[in-house]
Amino acid sequence: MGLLSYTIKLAIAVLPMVDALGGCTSNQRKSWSSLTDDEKSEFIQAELCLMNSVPQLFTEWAENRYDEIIYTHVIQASVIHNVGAFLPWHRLYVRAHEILLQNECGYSGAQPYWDELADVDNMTASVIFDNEVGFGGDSDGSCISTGPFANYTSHVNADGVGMSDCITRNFRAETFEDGASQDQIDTCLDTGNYDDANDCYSGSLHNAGHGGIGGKMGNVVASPTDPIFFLHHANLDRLWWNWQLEDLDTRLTEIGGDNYPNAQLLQIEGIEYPGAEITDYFGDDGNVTTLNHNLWMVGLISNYTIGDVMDLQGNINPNVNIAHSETETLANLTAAEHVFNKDTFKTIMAVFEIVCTIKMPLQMAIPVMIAMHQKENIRPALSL
Ligand SMILES: [Cu+2]
Repeated sequence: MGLLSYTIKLAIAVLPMVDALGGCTSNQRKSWSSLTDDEKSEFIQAELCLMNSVPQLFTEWAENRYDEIIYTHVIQASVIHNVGAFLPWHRLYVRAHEILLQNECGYSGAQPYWDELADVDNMTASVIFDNEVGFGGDSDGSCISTGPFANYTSHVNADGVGMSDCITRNFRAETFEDGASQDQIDTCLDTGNYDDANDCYSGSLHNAGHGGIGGKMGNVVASPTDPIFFLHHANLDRLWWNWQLEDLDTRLTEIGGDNYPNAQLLQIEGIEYPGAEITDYFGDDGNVTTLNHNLWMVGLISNYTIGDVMDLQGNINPNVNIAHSETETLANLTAAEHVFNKDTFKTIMAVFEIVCTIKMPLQMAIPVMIAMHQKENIRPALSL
């Protein structure tokens, strides 16, 4: 066989592999602790690249690409938590972040996840907080002063308005130890339907990373300001995927739950139940979350339906040419913004504060919030 012929045959054999991996990009997610120092550095450099890239959307206040990523979460925080779409929305959001790292900043790896169980007994010693090849450490509630993101300034705060802000942390290792435990993982894995699983994963395992790190991560609205958010949610997504794998035939299409948070939450601030324009935007027929539910990415990447993202290994791989819903019309953006009231953000933050700091179950925290609100007509001070 001539050299040319051999080279062509080799190229033909290798091309599909290269294509499946997206050129030189790998979508195999690994735990942060298993990455080499070079791989960790590459991820950090790509993240810094997003933080220093010009904005591409018409969002107010965003001054760089990472601001737009934060904004995407901030602007709809009231309808992506404590709802049926919680897990799928965050799955797509993590994927969007991963795609931007790869496509816009040349990152060749996949979104790493934080294997929180491995650090459950000693959170503060986790390699994730390394100052050189990690995210830096605790800051007792002030701007972090260690690690590669110490000088990072964000421009979108939790109220959805423009304000220079920074990454803060306020470690609470005990919250992390209780929440990220094997017991909690087993409990969630044992749930028998999507509703129960969604409730379970959005509880202790979700709160462990947010409440354990505290500061920006402890703020349910602005938490993506800290890039650890994406390692935490990639882990939560992995745990949900493990649950799906227990009965994949059923769980690739099993969804449910409400589209809107507990009505009491809306009631606190006197916010009306969302109207038809919002229901139409979601694409569900009513308040029950279905596979048709549109997940809004605010233009970071295309919108997808929940049905599109149910298969972690298939549908949200950008190298697989899938049909997706094109719902990024101006009408949708305008309609959606009607319900994203900053008072709702503050209320949810306050409830989250109660859940995280004194570990009160969400079901109890909501009535407590209502009682406090009615009694004093003020919200508790936030000190995350
Ligand atoms: Cu979130």
